[in-house]
Amino acid sequence: KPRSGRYDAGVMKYKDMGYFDLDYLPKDTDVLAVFRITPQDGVDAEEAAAAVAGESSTATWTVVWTDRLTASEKYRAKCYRVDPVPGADNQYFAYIAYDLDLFEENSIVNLSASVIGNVFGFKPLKALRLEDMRLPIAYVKTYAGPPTGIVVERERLDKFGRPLLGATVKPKLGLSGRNYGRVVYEALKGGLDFTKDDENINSQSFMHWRDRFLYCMEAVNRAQAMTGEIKGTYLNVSAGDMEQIYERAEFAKQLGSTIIMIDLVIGYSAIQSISRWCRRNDMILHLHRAGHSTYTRQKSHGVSFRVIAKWMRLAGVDHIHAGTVVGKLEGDPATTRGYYDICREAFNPQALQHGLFFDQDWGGLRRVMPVASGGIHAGQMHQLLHHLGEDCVLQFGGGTIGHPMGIAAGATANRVALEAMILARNEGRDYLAEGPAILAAAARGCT
Ligand code: CAP
Ligand code: MG
Repeated sequence: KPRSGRYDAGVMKYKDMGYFDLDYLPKDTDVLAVFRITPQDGVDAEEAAAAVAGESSTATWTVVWTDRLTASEKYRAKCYRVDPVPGADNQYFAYIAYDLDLFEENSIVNLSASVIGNVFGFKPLKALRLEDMRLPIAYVKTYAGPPTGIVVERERLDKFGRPLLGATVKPKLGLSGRNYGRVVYEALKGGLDFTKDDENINSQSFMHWRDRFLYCMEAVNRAQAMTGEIKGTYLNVSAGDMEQIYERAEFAKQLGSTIIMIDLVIGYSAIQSISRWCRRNDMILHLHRAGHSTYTRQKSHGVSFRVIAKWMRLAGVDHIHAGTVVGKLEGDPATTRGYYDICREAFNPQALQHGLFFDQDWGGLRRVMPVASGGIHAGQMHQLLHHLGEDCVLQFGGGTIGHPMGIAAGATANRVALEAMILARNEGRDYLAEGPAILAAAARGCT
């Protein structure tokens, strides 16, 4: 006779089904998750938390006979802590521990299908947000991580001691391959390190991908010859199927590109596959987080970007868009700094705060270069350096190509502004307070 497990008609029993235990002490090997839970009116918060633990591990809506054929106690996730969210009405942080054996190694697909696969449309919850995860070292070690990493990228480019500079070619759509290549050449010649395809540039009728790759690499080679510096352009290899992604990546390699780009929307398996290819081919992998705000932006529902950043470091990207603090896109300094910490540190202590809920040991996985992009320009250089530090890429699309004196001048303005700020910092000056004056002096020097 089945035990009572039904929760329809408002009678929920997940708490009685073994998914809730405030005395449970998480093991070092457990995968931990913290969810922000907003229960429906009249639903007990602890029951709602137990339901999330249940449905994201072994449970369905009732007890099933076949539970008795598994080591069910071990496989049940356990909600071990529920805290009211400070300052929020009817919201709770629910901490859940999952046994390591619930997850296949080296598979973001499996991890995400478990933890966010089935719970977000759950009736007893008004809203649900996955805030953060702690990935045990035993699990981290099953991933290869970034193929290149910050240190090796800098060595390959021979560029140290300052953020790297890039620009997204604009307009986003419509340029022919030849005109697109001209933008790349002007921007690189003017002083940028990188240019970048936009998230929605793939292979449209106005510019097929091979045209773009050919003209872009011609521009890179000419700019390198002219400046004596190593330059790159992120060739977006995102495509409708994996075969085409590989074909485009191979062509980028043949043409001598140091870097390729993918969009987050190609999916986790595709990201892990192309990361493996990059590792074999000494290629830097740039990830544009296209689409992320559809689920990261709302504070009470969805998945925090800190979780996506952690998954992407495991999956193995070298660059990841991680916010700007200033600029056209939303992002507060403390939370954004948390994303940068996830990318750049060998160990993330929770004590650092910046929105992190757990200590995270990265077990030697290489570090990811965070990318700041979205409505930023040279006039914010002091703030960007202050908030984001040195190991990042600062990317100015409109902020290069929109310069009144032309694209190369826009690139030079960015490079001069950055070098002036680095110089001021290295001289021990208060570059944040003096920023506008330093920029004005640098601009006078330029003209
Ligand atoms: C920037 C950009 C990028 C966003 C990505 C754009 O252009 O090309 O896609 O910055 O955002 O289309 O807006 P501008 P995020 O430099 O001209 O603003 O880094 O947040 O993923
Ligand atoms: Mg874009």
